Amino acid sequence: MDLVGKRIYLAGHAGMVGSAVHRRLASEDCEVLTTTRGDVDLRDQKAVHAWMADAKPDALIVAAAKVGGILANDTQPADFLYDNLMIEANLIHAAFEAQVEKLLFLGSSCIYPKLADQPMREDALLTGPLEPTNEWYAIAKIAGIKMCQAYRKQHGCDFISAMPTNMYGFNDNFDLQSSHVLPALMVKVHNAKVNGDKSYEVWGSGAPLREFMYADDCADALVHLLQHYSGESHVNVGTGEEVSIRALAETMCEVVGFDGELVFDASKPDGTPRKLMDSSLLRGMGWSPKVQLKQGIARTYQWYLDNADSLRA
Ligand code: GFB
Repeated sequence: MDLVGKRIYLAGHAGMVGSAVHRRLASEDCEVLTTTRGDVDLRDQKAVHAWMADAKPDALIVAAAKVGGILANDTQPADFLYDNLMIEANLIHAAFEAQVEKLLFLGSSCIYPKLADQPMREDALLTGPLEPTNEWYAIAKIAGIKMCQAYRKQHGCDFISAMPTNMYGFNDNFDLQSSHVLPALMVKVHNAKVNGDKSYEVWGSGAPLREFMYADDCADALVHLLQHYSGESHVNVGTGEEVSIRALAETMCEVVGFDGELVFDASKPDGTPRKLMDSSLLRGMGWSPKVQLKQGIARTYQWYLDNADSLRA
């Protein structure tokens, strides 16, 4: 899709990935449309359909979702399932009715089976049981992929989906109960340093392996897909590099400048043992990530320091 002169509705522009896509689209000659939760509750079918029929965007990026870390997923299954099903069903169907030319739906690497072969290719979808801590969110995201495929098959819509790996960056959630591991460790190490503590707590065993991508790299990949991809299959968006939670915790200490001990809390879940995606489909389209993990963590920590006061308010 040529984005020049296009009106693109970016649903979820205030979130971490949405705000990164917003920054990325600023360098394209297009108009970005946004709504706040106050304007349009994306779980409200009538409100979404009315807005879409009126705005008639050329393209839609579905970056809006209820997201959270392992504990939030595990303890709020109804919210993760209901909110995400409603948001995607409303947006995708309304986009079809408003004849939106192209739609990009965002999922997550947790759509794959808990014990999928590594690295996980796109065709590993629905080949085995899901990781129980996030199966509710995963089921909703799988439904979103299937909606894009169904509207393509039945109505010829150019609706595509991308599955990013675990992401981090500006505008992330830094709340210790509901966040993902990377921002949580950043806050914990920072607080330990400021308080002069001798140690800080890491959930689980530290053994799980995760793949992390800087949100601005992900945004660049998403715009690349919008411009160059029109296939039925969802597309993995990853770096191809994995790190243990223990190694991530150690890197965080280096970036923040703290040399205390790590204390592992075995009462917290580990989740999926390993979650590395095969992103060769995306690489074959001529895209690759630019930001190394330590570099991305350093940039995010600087953003956190600059915004810590407003985050706590
Ligand atoms: O990032 P995270 O919450 O989610 O946790 P998932 C990743 C790993 O880090 C788990 C460990 O093994 C956690 O036990 N961990 C260590 C911590 N310390 C902490 C901490 O202080 N906070 C958190 N949150 N984790 C999520 C899914 O899975 O990943 C979502 O639940 C989504 O559905 C998302 O797919 C990308 O990587 O396990």
